[in-house]
Amino acid sequence: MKRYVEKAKKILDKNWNGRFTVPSVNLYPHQWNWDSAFIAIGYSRYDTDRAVQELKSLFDAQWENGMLPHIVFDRDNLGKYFPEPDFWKTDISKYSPENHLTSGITQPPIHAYAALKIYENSPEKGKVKEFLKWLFPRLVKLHRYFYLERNPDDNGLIYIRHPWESGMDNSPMWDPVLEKIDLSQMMLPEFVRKDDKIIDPEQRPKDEDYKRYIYLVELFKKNRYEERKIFHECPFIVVDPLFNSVLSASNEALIKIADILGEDYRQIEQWYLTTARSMRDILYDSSKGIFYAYDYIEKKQIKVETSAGFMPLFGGVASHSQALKLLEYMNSASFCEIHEESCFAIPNYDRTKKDFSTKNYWRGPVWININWMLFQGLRRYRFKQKAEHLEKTILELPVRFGFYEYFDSRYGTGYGTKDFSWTASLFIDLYYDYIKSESLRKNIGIYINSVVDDMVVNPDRNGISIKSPSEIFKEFNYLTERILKRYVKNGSVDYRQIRLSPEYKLFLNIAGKLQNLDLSYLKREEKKSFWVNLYNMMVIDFVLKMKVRKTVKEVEGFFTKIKYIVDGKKYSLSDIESLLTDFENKEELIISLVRGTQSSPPLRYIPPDGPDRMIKKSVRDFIGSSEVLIYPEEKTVMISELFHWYSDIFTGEKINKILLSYVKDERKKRFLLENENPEFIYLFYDWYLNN
Ligand code: 9WN
Repeated sequence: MKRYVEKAKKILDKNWNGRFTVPSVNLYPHQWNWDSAFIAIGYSRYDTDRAVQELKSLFDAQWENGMLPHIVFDRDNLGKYFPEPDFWKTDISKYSPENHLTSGITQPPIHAYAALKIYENSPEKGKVKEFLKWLFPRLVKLHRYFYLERNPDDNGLIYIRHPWESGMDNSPMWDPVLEKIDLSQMMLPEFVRKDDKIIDPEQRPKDEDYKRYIYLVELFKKNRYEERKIFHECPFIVVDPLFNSVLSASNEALIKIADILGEDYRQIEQWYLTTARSMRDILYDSSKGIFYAYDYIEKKQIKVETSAGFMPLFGGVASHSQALKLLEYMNSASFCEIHEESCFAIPNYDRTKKDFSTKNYWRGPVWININWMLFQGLRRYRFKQKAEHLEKTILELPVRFGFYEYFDSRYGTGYGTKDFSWTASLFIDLYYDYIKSESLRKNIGIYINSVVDDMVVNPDRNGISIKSPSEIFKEFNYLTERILKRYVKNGSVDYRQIRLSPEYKLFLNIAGKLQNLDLSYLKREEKKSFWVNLYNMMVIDFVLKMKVRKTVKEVEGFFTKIKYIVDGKKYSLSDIESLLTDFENKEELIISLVRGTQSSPPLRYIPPDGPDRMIKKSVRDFIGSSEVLIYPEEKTVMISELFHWYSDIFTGEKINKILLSYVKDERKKRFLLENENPEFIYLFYDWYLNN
């Protein structure tokens, strides 16, 4: 990984021109608005000065009315891109800056969010604070521009007036609106595209798209870039869920920045609340479980499903129930299920649609910035499993296929331009994030509580049981299933709710009855489910009884000294682990146990009639998570430390065999087949509580 981080930094060095970083030297040789913010986030991890400079040079070209242009042109590099200043002619606007050449539109305003990240990640807080003092009024001016000039109904829904403003230029979301622009009626100026000479046209927008893009720019020029005039004439006035979510994330960050600087933020709070409320009310579709764009002229939602519709997770805009629906739709065949074959991360467009494309620009491929934002959103809503899966893919794609602009959503092949800046910078960001959590993981072994040997915690309060074994077993299963179904969501355990629940009280009672459960009564499959369920429930019970706060490691002897009496014998968690090794599929059983940690697979009920299906599901989740990373191109397999603890069970060949039966990616499979005993690198186990 470290080698790739070095590679990523070299790419940024190559794309850095002393004042700012271009997205790509050949295809995009100027400064781009939201690219620079993503790039600054990467820099913030290791070079504060560059991060600061990146945003400074962009905001130096801010327009008088507050608009931040989507391109700031490099005078020394003109002639390589289309359209350039000769075409935009922004000097006809009374607001364009005098000393800078810029375009006349904007892009998603992720800058306040990036500025806060610079502050948070940098060790030089004083220096960054000085910079924030400079930037804060400029950020406020930018947001105020949106709320004054692009907010016609005063409900906080900010419109965009050009597909380039969305950052997702030829997204299918814009088709229904753009189709209304009848090209046969247009008198367009002659123009020559440059992009399709550099990149395979199959991967770029069509000429018809470009004609419409140019038509809109002509309309802006005709109106001298006056917002009100453009608004009345422009056929493309849409509310984009991505743009508004990014603005919301930035409003939130701006409040925090104001707080750091001791500035007033009541106005910003108002902006945040109105946008969020209107998005929930007007853009959300509950039947589909997604946010749609909104055609302001037609006054209706644009019913096209793209990754932009999940972005309210990033902005923290979605209500809890909306967020659950978003996750459900996002994690379906439409946008790649977690362990689906031939599927990488979240593609930009619903894969089940007829016009879905794996390689055309914003019409289906995977983009790193989008997935990075969705990862942040999923993490924010604590959808741990999906978040981790995305994180893993974002780290995996550039390593396996190169630092490309976008990636084939089926095979991972890189498309567009190579050595693309935001792919590099966001890779760096995730890497540092991972390292940080890894060092937290390493330092987590402090015991707060110690326990006496043989501490039995399932007393049988009513003395000898009058219940039959079948009744005890049934009741134990019933309560286990109920507790896990009710209080575990997406792998996160709500320990507090469990403690307060009536089910837990009943469970404690039945746990006492286990003291007299005649185990010989259970069939082999039933025993298997019983021990795994019991293990998982004992962990929950111990966490609650021992008042664990952050990690089970706070309790010395958590796995060895605290016990349940079952059928007259005392069992600790490790005792149960050892007896599971008697079962034929012991490897799977050991992997599927939920140790109350972040590194465990999601907690689920194991039914007594055919337990293996659920056990396999847990193993699949574990192997699909960031606990197992396979890079065939690098001949590297990184696996959880868990395999190391049980090295007598998990020999190299055994691990290989298990991985082979669960991994679906063909290249990974081939690699495992050809390398029966590869060298494993062990990943740190994340001991933080799975709450
Ligand atoms: C037009 C620079 C930009 C990104 C956009 C992406 C693409 C430009 C283009 O490249 O757009 O702005 O020429 O295609 O769509 O998101 O900011 O990387």
